[in-house]
Amino acid sequence: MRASPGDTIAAISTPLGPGGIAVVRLSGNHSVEIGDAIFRGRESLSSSPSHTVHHGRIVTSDGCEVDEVLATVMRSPKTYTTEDMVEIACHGGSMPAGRVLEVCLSQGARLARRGEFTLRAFLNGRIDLVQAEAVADIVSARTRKGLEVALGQLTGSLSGELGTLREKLLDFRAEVEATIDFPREDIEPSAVEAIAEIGRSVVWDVDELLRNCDLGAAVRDGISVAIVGRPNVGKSSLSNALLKRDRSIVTPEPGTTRDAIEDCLHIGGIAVTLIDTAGWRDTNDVAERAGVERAKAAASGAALVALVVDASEGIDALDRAIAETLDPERTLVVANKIDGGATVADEALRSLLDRSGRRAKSRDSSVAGAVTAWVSAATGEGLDELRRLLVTRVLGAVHEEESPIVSNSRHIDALRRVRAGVARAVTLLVEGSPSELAAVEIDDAAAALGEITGETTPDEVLDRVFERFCVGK
Ligand SMILES: Nc1nc2c(ncn2[C@@H]2O[C@H](COP(=O)(O)OP(=O)(O)O)[C@@H](O)[C@H]2O)c(=O)[nH]1
Ligand SMILES: [Mg+2]
Repeated sequence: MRASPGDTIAAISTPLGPGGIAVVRLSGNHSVEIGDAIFRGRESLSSSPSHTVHHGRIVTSDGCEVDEVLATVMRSPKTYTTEDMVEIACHGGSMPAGRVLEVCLSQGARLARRGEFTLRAFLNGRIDLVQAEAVADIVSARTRKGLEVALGQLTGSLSGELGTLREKLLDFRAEVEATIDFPREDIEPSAVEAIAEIGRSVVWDVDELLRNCDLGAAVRDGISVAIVGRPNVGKSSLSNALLKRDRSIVTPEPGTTRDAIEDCLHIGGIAVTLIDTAGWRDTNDVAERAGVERAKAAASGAALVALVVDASEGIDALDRAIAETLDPERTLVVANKIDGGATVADEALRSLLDRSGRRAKSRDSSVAGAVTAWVSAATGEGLDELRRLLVTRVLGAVHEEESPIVSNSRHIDALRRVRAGVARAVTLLVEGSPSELAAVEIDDAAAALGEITGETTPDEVLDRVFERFCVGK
């Protein structure tokens, strides 16, 4: 996957199909030369200043006109790849762009592989691997929050944090190294303790980064919320009201919903998949029984369960029996139908989450009462608050995070290895094992840290990272 410096690559960087414009990109030492061979404008690209745009035509080697275009010439090093680049904006549509690309290839450019422009930016040292991956995340972002996090990573917020961590790890390594030549009994216990303390502080920093990884995963992949409860409490009505469309069938008959019905909405920039489910009850109807099984599976697989009860009827034995099977840490109790006049007290709702006298706590004390909500699917009352709670109950209050969010599973895996290595080194040190052993652990941890930013990333990992990209990025 390594690029040889001499070869100049070309690709269509815009989606194929009809569109306003399409862009064909060239990068490499021969970009401007190839550009000159195929572009006819008022002046040649090679005689034009860097970062200028030129109107003209693309022609084949035998002078046949291909398209009318705008060509941008950008000289090394201030370009996306840091190499000389030419970008040709032609008419949209796969035909003009395909023909322009063909002409580039006929003049000696090679077709770029997936992500090869970004790979070159990485190999040429303009961005690190975290930033390269952020580019792919920006392109594939499905939510506003996902885009924000990826943009933060592109500007280097996570890279900066990892750099600080690396410095600390190297300090730790140097201190351990310094003790290698001394017999262990010659080293003061307080000196060993001081070195171990540096290691512990690295572990603490890694934990801080990993603390946000639930949020990171939620930002990337969204969260799932299963809506469960006994028949006829208004689960489908509530699901429809939250989605603002009639996705599930609603009737006054109990047992209407027999399948798990999924749909997606965005709350505060996070993608939330709602799963409306069949009401739980004992029944002889085969389809309904299968639906109840699906409801139970949805409840156990979802990040959050919204247990719906009927405020106009109050809590009954079936509500309690269902609540009993749920994990109180992942449950939000929702009292629906508050438009009927009657209501259920907070105490009563919370009691559904009591386990052996222990109260379910809200995860974040700043979100008071975050385990219960009151709504009317019919009038819409309380729905905005419920939308907010669905997200905060899973993620805690989504503050504007100060520390960067680790959202990539490759980074999370590497950080866990960093943590494990450093923690083992600290244990070896305080146990009085030879310092060499601790040093080996720290080296492994440093290698794992280097994998994240790309300093010590094996080629097959690089291949996997850049396979996620489109051609032309
Ligand atoms: N008054 C009132 N009726 C509701 C409300 N939500 C649902 N219903 C009614 O309750 C019945 C059952 O609703 P449905 O959504 O099918 O309940 P599910 O079986 O839990 O999915 C229907 O007749 C709904 O119109 C509400 O907030 N207020
Ligand atoms: Mg239903």
